Formats: sequence, structure tokens, C-alpha cells
Amino acid sequence: MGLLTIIRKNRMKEKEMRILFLGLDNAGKTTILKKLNGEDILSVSPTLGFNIKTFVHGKYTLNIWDVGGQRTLRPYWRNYFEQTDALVWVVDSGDRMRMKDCQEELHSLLLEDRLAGASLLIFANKQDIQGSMSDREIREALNLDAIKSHNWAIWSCSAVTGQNLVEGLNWVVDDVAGRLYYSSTSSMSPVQRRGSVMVS
Ligand SMILES: Nc1nc2c(ncn2[C@@H]2O[C@H](COP(=O)(O)OP(=O)(O)OP(=O)(O)O)[C@@H](O)[C@H]2O)c(=O)[nH]1
Ligand SMILES: [Mg+2]
Repeated sequence: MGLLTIIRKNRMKEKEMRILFLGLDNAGKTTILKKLNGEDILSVSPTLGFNIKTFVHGKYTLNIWDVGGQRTLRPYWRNYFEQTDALVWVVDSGDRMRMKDCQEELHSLLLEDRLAGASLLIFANKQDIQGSMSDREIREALNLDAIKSHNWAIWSCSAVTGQNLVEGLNWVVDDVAGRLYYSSTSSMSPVQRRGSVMVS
């Protein structure tokens, strides 16, 4: 039995996924996770280190790492890359001023070897704020169509109303599951599976 087969079999037993939430500070990462977990979202404060949350989502256990996005903390992001199955990049859709910063940070992450196989979900958060950018505008501002290295999707959402949070998470879990657990039976090759969807 090859090493890859053994690893795959072990992971099938555990059905665990490691998901990394990143994005600029104030994007809404912690609020999204609290909302998904049914916690009070009024008491959120900036994350100065990281939080880990474990969710049971369908037949999978998700270990979610929520890391602070302030500029001074970004050099530490690399400490969390190891064994990441999915990257969830959270965007404050109302923060037009920092969209370029957001784009640069995202694209530099995508060059990281240790994130090479990860699925990428972009949450265009804060859609409840009037005048926020649409997912189409964010797709363009973040130059998402240039991403050929990762399977990605953008979902517009709101951590306040809960809009699309579960749906976005479902997409990313399905994408990881397709790669980790069903890849040996999948009729599609990894190359064919690379691509994008946009859902709003
Ligand atoms: N209106 C609105 N406000 C939101 C939404 N999501 C988050 N916020 C607010 O945005 C602010 C920042 O949210 P956080 O969840 O702390 O952001 P973060 O990405 O975890 O920030 P760091 O921990 O500093 O990286 C808080 O005041 C939240 O209440 C949303 O969907 N709509
Ligand atoms: Mg936070």
C-alpha cells in the first residue's frame, strides 16, 4: 500500500478538515464564526492572536483557525499554513479604500507552497451595509479571475444577517471533500477540477 493511500485511508476515518480564516482586520472573520456557532455577535473584539473553533458539519469535523488580520500580525500568518485544507478569505465589502491592500495580501498568500493544494472560498462579507461592493465588483477588484492555482468561489454574505454563511461553508467543505476523500473515485482529474464558481 502506498503512502498516499495510507494517508487517505486515515483521513477518511477521521473525516477532519483544517480550515484557515484570513483577511484584513475588521473584515468580519470572528463574527462569521460566532454567527455560524450560534454565539452572541455583539461582543466581538479584534483578534490579537488566534482562535480555534471545532464544528461538526455534516459528516466532517472542521478545525477552524481564525487569525487576527491587523498589519502587524500578518507576518505571523505563515505560522498557520501547515496542513491547511481550505483558506477562507474574508473581505469587508464596504471597505473600498483597502481593496488594493486586500488584493495584494490575497495574491501573495496564493504563492505560498504550503497553501498550494487548498480550496479557496472568498466571503464578500457585510452585504447588509448599504453601498457595499457586490460580489462581481469584488471579483474584479481582487482580480480573482487570474487565480488558476486554486479551486475558488466567491460568496456574498453577511455575518449580521447570516446570509449565505452556511452555503459558503458547504461549498468549501464539498470542494475539500472531493479532493481529500473522493479523489480516487472521482472521474475528473485535478486539473479539470481547478476552476471557479461565483454564487451570490
Ligand atoms: N454590518 C456588519 N458588520 C459586521 C459584519 N461582520 C462583522 N461586522 C463588524 O465588523 C467589525 C469587525 O468584525 P470582526 O469579526 O472582529 O473582524 P475580524 O476580521 O475578526 O478582525 P480581526 O480580528 O482584527 O482580524 C465588528 O464591529 C463586527 O460587528 C457584517 O456582516 N455586517
Ligand atoms: Mg477576529
